Amino acid sequence: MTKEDVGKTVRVVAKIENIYQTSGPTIFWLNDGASRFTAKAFLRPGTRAFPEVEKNDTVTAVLRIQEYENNLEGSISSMEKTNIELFDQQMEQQRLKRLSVEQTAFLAESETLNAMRGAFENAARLIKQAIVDNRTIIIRHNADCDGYSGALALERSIVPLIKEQHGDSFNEWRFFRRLPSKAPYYTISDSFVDVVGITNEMLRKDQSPPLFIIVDTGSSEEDVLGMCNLRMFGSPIIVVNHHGFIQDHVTAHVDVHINPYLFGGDSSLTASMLSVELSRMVNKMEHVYLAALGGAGDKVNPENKEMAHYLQLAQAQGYGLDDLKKFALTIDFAAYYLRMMEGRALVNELFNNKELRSLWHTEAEKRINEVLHVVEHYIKLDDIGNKIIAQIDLHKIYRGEFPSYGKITGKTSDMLHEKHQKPLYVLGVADDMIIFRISRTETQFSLRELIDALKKEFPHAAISGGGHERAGTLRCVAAARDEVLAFVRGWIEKVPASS
Ligand SMILES: [Mn+2]
Repeated sequence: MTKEDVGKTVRVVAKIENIYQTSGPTIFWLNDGASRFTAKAFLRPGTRAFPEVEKNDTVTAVLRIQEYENNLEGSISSMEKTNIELFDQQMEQQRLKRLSVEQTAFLAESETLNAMRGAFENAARLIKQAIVDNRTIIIRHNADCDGYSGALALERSIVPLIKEQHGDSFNEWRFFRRLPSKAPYYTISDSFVDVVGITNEMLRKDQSPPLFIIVDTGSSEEDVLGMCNLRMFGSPIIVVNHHGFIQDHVTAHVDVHINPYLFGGDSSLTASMLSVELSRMVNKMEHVYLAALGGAGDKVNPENKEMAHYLQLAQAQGYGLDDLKKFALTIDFAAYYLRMMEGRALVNELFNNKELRSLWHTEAEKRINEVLHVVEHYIKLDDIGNKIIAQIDLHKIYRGEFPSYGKITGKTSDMLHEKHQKPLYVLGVADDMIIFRISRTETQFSLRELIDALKKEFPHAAISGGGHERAGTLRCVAAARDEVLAFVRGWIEKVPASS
């Protein structure tokens, strides 16, 4: 039932879940297998209508749909008891319908997406099953533009189905949560927050453990323990990610692992694109511009085949590439201050309220211009012939506000690319980490290979890290930072020129 149905007369087969006599009409709580709703019948004030119908009976009723205090309800014109088989048949049909995956073509033409169809369908089925089973769905996503865009697409397909399942707007808060993660992987800290929630909920006997959807993170070895924690308490897990890995440690621990690297693709199919495609299989999700928004946030080449498709779709919804880039910066600004908060209503404002976006975008730009002035003064540039290494000491210029370390490094890289024609290796250096932003054209450089070499060379340095091939973060103990940095610079000098 939707608002468009107001005024219509419908015939339903339903189960009576409860009956409530007011001082006016009698109120029946009906469940037709698709949703729960209330219907009123009125004889005389305070007099029980249809006294032969009792709780748990199945009935055939004719209702006129009306709106009452913003909710839809029925006004009963006739109602009689019917046999339970008819209701059971209907329940089964409804259940199968709600579990069926939307048969829809991918928005973008892509061999990689085509190869991934089975994984997408499995994920969509798991999500639909969770909704039908009243299982809570928790999205954990990277707190950047791509992560937010992907998670929002999924939220916008899932939440309406949860509302439909329960026939009210209260349960969308109980059965769905979207939580940003600060680290670029599913950390043990995040997983502790989640398993505290799961074990508390387990005290309620009717509650199944939640389904987790991990978006724009979740494909590296560092994610595994957190996931094992979830699995220990029976949670199913879906990963929707586009970060590369040397070895796949994750697939064995999750129900569905959607990652283009497993299907011959690469990171140009961003988490937002994958999530938009998945959302459309779960429910009709119309905000398809979110696909290109994540792509713009992750700086995917606009000429890339899939990205070009998504950009066209975004354009049709009123967002050109420049609008998307501004939007992306605004999300980064908001994400910085939202930290781990869901802020569902505020995030909706961010996506729907142009004025608010403009306020935050202006501030974000101002802060970035300020920090770039500082960077210009203190940056160390080394021209080593066929490339430039640029080093910023982040801990000396960061002021505990937006922009973050990662954003400072990224924006520095953008600024330097406008001034220099040579390939650039921008290193944002802090006490215990190095952030990399390297020219897209430097295809001979692989951050993962560098991290592997560092692990062998400095077994005492607790090396970890990840991200993309040419944009990512390397961590080590602070004591080892100087020797690690020297090795990194030596490694970069030896990278052969890309053709
Ligand atoms: Mn991403």
